[in-house]
Amino acid sequence: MSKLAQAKPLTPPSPLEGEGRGGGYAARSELAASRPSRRAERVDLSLKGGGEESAHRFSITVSNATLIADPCGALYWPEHGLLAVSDLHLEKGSSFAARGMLLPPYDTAATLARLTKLIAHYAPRIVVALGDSFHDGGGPSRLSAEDRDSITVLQRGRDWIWITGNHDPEPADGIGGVFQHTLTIDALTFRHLPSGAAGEIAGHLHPVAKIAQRGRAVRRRCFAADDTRLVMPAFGEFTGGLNIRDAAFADLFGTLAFTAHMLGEDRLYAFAAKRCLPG
Ligand SMILES: [Mn+2]
Repeated sequence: MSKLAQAKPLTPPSPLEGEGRGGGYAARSELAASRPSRRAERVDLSLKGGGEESAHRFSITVSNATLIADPCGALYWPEHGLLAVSDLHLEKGSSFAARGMLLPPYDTAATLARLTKLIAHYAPRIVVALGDSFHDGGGPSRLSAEDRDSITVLQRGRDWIWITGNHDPEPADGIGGVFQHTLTIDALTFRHLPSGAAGEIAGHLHPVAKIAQRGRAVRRRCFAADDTRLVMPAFGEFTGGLNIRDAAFADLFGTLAFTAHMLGEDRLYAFAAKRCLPG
């Protein structure tokens, strides 16, 4: 079952009019320029935020913890040397192939290549994979030898925590790391399924935001966050997305008073959720 099929029924609010005018701020990333293009996001969408550029990196504060939000869709918590990525959905291609539906077969390698660059950049002490790391329970056993080796190399010299997700609820053998349902450090709790609790860093929903820009719709993956909780974008190559105007997000944040931090090629763009388009 797809993630979207599990989500709540779509009940879009009325379409908004006018152009989104988010405050743009730079998150200059050496990674963004060199990362492999993503199938659905290959084109630079030419978001024009109109705001001022910030310093080199962009941060989001959740429950007073300052997190660097990377335009690749990862979070880095400098205080603890912790890098978090969510919804890798590794082996999604082979999962579909086993059911006779062909997707490009290199999704795992492509996702791991992007993760490798992130880890080289931040050199984290802890990596947290925030659940749905594998598209199904058989994913770990279907890894190619090369991809399995890549994961082993990435894990070397650091703690690696696989948070369990609804696609991968059981610990797997042969892929290193430790398996936990949640991870709590200081004021933050990392968990796959968002509950709305304060201090929560969650995944699962694959947030995307859509804005109108000079008459053109621009749709990107995004972080969805307010002051006390955050939902990470999916990091996997062929993962779908759920519009932040879906009722699932309003339910989670209580209101539309949250922010979509859209992923640009080399920076993030913040738009108030209520300025984003449904659908
Ligand atoms: Mn999930």
